Amino acid sequence: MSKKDLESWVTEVAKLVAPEKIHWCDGSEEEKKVLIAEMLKTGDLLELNEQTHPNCFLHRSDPNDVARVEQLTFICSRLEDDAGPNNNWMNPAEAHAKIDALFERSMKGRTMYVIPYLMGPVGSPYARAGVEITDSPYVVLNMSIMSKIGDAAIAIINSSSKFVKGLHSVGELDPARRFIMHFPEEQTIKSFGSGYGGNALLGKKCHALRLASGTAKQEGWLAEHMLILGIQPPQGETKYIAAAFPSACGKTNLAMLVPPKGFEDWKIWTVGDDIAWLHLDESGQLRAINPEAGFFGVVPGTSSTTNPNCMNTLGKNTIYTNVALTSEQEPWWEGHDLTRPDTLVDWKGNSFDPTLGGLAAHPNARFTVPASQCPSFSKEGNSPNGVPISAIVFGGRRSNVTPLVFQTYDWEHGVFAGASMASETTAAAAGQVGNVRRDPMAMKPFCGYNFGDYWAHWLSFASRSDNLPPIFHVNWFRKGADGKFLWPGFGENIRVLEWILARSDGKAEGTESAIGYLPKSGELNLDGLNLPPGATESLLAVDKKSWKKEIEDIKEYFSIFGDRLPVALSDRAESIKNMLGSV
Ligand code: GTP
Ligand code: SPV
Ligand code: MN
Repeated sequence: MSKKDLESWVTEVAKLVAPEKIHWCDGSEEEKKVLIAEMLKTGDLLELNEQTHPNCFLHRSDPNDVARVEQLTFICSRLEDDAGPNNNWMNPAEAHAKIDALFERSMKGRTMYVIPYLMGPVGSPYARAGVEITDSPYVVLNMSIMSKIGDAAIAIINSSSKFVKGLHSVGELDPARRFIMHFPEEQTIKSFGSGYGGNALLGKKCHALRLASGTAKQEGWLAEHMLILGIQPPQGETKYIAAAFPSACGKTNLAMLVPPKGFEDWKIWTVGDDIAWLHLDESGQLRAINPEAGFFGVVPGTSSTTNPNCMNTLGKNTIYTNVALTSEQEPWWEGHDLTRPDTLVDWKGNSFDPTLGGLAAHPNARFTVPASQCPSFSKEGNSPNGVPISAIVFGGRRSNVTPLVFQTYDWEHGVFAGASMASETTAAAAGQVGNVRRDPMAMKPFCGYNFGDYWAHWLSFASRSDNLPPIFHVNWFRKGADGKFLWPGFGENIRVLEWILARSDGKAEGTESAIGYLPKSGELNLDGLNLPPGATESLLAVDKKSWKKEIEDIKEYFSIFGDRLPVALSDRAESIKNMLGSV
């Protein structure tokens, strides 16, 4: 693949979609200005209060198009087994025919934008290029924040002879004519009928996770749904942690954590909030880069109390999608610092009537903002070789069963803990919210190949390095009998990170349980938290009866992967079951 192949692909696509004109994006400020001016004219963007929110805009999605659509997302590998039971599969020829029929003349009267983009730090051996063709100026604007558009990408395309091809059209935004299709063997993505983030910004979940996960397996690395943060104790060295939580389960918040009272001398450095590409270096050290240049984060619940670093990141050069609007032309959402103003326009553009019981902002309203604006953005954030990872953390949203934190006994057990993770569904994907489902490694919607093979790939790292980071599991979302969260979460999560670091450094003993090491009594620093009596015990409880049921569920889930399931994982389920004993 070269620039010439790129040009002939663009010509071929133009023939199919018949645009009025073609624009090659260079990512310049001038280009952005022109796009914004056009979008203000068409109503695609609304300008926010220039005094309080300079260069900020509101975009309102079609109400049918506000989240990822997992049931319309397909992996179109040649063999169905390669996609696995974790994915929807379609035969590649059938998929091309189906989606090309939708693309036919779909850009009539529209501009076709060609976006060469780079995922990863400029100059990094791990950075990868892609080209997204789209008819959505909103997508161009978002991609210009989330990736590096223009020369940096073209240079890689010319020199590396590789790039991912992504074709996108908003079509008519008709859910009945919507597909997000991935062709791993052709390194191609075709997405039709949605303008929403994960469905339309093809560099993000489609390229950097679904296609990259498969490439990573072939090449011996990992593409994961993980935040990356640096944690620096007083007078100490910064250590880096990579953590995988499912969509809308706290990655952005943890990545931007502000140390609370009692931890003033600690520092948290943000490297990434959603995706990590992890490689083993020559010494066997796992290192991570963040392939993204911006944050596409959940707005509701973000405030100066929950996430002050995020509030300080927003407010300039930000695109807000599906938030409410005040009469001062300022964005507002549920959980905002300011109590709800009397007059509001809701995310659909209607005057908001609170007596009807609805929400003013969509629960999956998002912000798009450059990572460099984050006050805690790490100076290693653009380091070409990435940062060394000292601990891997998996986590889910579970109101019961899973304790606040535990450490797995070894790499294989860690892979088991990741593979058997479960979490309550959230508004990040269309469908019911609050259902517990298995979301292995937080990759259920994003692993582009058979989970059985993916777990085998994870396991294979044990034979490639004797220096792998320890693996932990956390749950910020356990609830008490009153239905309230037992753990204060947000900034206070640093207390759990402190124990994780202490364990990684061999400075905390922990106590053994059937599911892993738990903090020994007194090891978790809870000074000044004033948790109600019994809360700590409830947070750390491993209820044998619930866990035996959990292991049965896990075994049943694993069984759908048949002989692709690594034996080590079924064996581990059995040995934990035995350790739980008879209840
Ligand atoms: P994606 O961008 O969808 O991948 O999500 P994410 O994992 O980055 O989730 P994010 O940090 O945006 O958090 C999602 C929601 O969970 C927000 O409404 C947060 O306010 C809430 N949340 C985050 N951390 C915590 C926590 O420690 N405790 C509680 N109770 N809620 C949290
Ligand atoms: C997620 O759903 O995990 C997100 C948002 O981070 S999206 O880009 O839509 O995937
Ligand atoms: Mn995500």
